Amino acid sequence: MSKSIDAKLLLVGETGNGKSSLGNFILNRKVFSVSDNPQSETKITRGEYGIDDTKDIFVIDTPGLQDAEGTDKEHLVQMVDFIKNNPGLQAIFIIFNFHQPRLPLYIQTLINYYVMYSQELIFGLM
Ligand SMILES: Nc1nc2c(ncn2[C@@H]2O[C@H](COP(=O)(O)OP(=O)(O)OP(=O)(O)O)[C@@H](O)[C@H]2O)c(=O)[nH]1
Ligand SMILES: [Mg+2]
Repeated sequence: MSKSIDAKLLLVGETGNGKSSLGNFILNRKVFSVSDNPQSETKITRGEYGIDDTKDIFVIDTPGLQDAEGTDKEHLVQMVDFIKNNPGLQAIFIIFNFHQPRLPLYIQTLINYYVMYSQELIFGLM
């Protein structure tokens, strides 16, 4: 029998802004690797459930979309594939650096895409 999920959440944002930390906080367990290394710590998109009170929450952690290693395209393809295979998102968290006052252009583009494809993200990509 498939596992029932109350909340399926997607975390996106720039490298080092705290996506994995927030994922661990939401799930109340340390499942995603956290680092203050300037290079991208999270390499692939993957999802984890919590346990006990958070067992019905599925958090999808993603790599930073703008890292120094130039492998964004590969990360992006794997991220899109993962999301395609996990329809039914309840929320998308875009994690910002509080000290960075400007909204980066790629984040604006990302938001536009999410709005454009919101039906598919919620009900499944066609
Ligand atoms: N001050 C402060 N530091 C934070 C916060 N959230 C995360 N950090 C720190 O920021 C650093 C990066 O956190 P991560 O959770 O690994 O960031 P990430 O967005 O997953 O990074 P990548 O996986 O590399 O894309 C770590 O040293 C965290 O301890 C926060 O809310 N406040
Ligand atoms: Mg991370």
